[in-house]
Amino acid sequence: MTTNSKTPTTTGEGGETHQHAGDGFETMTTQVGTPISDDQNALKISPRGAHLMEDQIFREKLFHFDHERIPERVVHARGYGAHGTFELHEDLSDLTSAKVLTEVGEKTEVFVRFSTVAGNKGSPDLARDVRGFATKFYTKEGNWDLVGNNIPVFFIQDAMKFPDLIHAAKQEPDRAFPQAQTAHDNFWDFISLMPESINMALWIMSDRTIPRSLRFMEGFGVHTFRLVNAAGKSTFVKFHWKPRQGMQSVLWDEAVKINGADPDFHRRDLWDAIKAGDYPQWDLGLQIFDDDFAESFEFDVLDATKLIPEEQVPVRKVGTLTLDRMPDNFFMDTEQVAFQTGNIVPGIDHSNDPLLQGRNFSYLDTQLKRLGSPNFNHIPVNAPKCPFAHLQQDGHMAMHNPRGRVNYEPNSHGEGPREDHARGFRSYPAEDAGPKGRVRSETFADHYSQARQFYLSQTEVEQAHIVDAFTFELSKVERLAIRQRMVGHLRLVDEGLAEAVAEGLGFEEMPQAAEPARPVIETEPSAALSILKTTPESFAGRKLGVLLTDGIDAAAFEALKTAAEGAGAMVEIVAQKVGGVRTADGQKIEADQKLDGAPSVLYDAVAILASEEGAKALAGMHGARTFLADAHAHMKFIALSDAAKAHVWPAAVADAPDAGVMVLDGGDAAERFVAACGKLRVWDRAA
Ligand code: HDE
Repeated sequence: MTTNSKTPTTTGEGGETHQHAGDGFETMTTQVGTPISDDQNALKISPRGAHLMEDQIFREKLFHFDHERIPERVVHARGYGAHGTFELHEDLSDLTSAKVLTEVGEKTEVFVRFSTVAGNKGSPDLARDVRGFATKFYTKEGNWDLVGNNIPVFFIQDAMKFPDLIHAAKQEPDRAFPQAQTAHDNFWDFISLMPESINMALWIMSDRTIPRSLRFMEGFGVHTFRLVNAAGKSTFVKFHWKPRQGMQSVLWDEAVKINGADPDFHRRDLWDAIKAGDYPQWDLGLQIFDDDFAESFEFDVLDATKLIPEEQVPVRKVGTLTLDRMPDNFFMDTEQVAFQTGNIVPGIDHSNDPLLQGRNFSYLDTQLKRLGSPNFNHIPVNAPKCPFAHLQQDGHMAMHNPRGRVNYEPNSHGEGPREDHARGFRSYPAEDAGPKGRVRSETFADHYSQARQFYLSQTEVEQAHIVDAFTFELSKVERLAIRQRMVGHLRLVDEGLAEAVAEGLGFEEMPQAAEPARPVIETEPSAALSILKTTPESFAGRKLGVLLTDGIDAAAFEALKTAAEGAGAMVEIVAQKVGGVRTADGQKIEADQKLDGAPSVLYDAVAILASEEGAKALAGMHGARTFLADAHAHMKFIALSDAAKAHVWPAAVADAPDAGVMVLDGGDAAERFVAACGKLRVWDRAA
């Protein structure tokens, strides 16, 4: 093969050039194992001549590259996954025969993929959107996929409307925008014409749709499922994931800025936490109820636009999910994982929820389109980890065809797998009666009562965020009639909410209230529906951003770092240059981030440690002033050195410092600051 003197060289981290297999690297080969001597130049007829067709190495490389992309998911295209385990703490054999829920202490391997719904694969992480929370349990009796969301209810009641919902939510078809946003006419047009979606509309306009981290959100199976025990008795169940880290969201203004500063904010957060050994955990919670409860409950348990308040059926925590390993390769696992609601194991069964029934078709179908072969379960992330044996064969990319002579059953060769009456999956023999038809049950008709309950269960701060979110989104809607129709629905949820949104939209008259199919009923508020009523007081797993200048007191910085890390938080150092700063006594502290690449929206709390000189310089820098001003406006806890308080504060913030702004003046100031950070936000500042 020809080379010339201009052959590019490769440079390794240590500045090495021309690294070759002989230098301790394995030999690069083609796909079929042919060793490659030159990966820099295609084969040419002469040094300045045309490429030669015979260059199979070039052809293979380009051919494969040209085919690297597969279709992205039609929804939930942007996602991020991790491996882990599920450990059961309670034997549930009175309720189910599923081994994953009866063998206490057993660690079942899992793969979890989190996602946003509406945006395409490259959309930003902090889009206001529902988050997918899909878990594949590799149980001893096959894969069980719990394909849930971070919100316990859904927009629609019948799967027939799913394509309409998603068409309306995604970018409009003529202009192909807006991307990853519901703030546009088509979405609110659809919602305002589908009263069944109003409960979910309240949830998506709440802070649940702008989570601070994938680690700080709940998960829900949404539908009612069945558990079936060994004696064949069925009990209804709703599945929940409760984050041990607690729940937390960002403010809308932060979300918008995070999307600019770090569109991969959620991915990076999960990666960093798991790589640092700070493994996120969720408890699996079950709401268990019987037919009597289902009949007496105000709403239909088969209606996925409704939840069952935890105050009515408590959530029983039975096991813990721990995510402790990132995939070696994103595409291999996270992109190729194929969840299916149809993947259930003996002891777990579906209910007649019409949304779930429709999903059971769609997930199987969509994997074929995306992964290109009915053999997608041969991909390692999708394959069961228990023994399996079936007679399905051939098709594209078949990896496990039946062995031996026999590929049919019954056969008299004495070979091949057979059905197992004792262990095999059996559907619960539920009895059903009634006329066939394209109908919606009357018991699904109350569309406002739970939306009202959700709104009235929030704190004032959370209610104000819902008002702001509706006002923002509807302000992006061009057609007045749609804005009015939405406010007409909100009047049935809460007049105060409707008035505040109408005021925000500049309406001079209140639109007419919508006509409910059923009168709105008053239900007890449920604290579990609020994030702020259930937030744990802890700074663990959160991130402190510390802006430093040259000439600072090394001991003050050390005290702050030790206190924050002692509380289980991560500390990131920000400076004017990524090379870092020198302390007053000449020590070098390297920075993780350059100031203009690390606005304070990336942190849960911030500190500015600056020398007299340094503080004066920061006061003149736009980036430093917005770092502080935004932290203040976003109600974060702030620690300052004396000089930072004297010079940066007045340059950045008009208000006087409040109790959430603390001066690091020695003693136990650093510990007191970090303890205060456990409250996560200074909500009083909002008032
Ligand atoms: Fe999905 N949904 N969905 N969905 N969904 C998909 O399957 C669908 C629904 C959810 O990380 C698709 O593999 C229909 C509810 C998650 O790979 C598709 C209906 C809930 C994920 C599909 C729903 C979900 C999906 C697209 C209404 C919460 C991402 C790619 C009947 C309980 C899984 C794919 C992952 C993905 C269909 C409603 C959660 C097209 C028809 C309700 C977390 O099959």
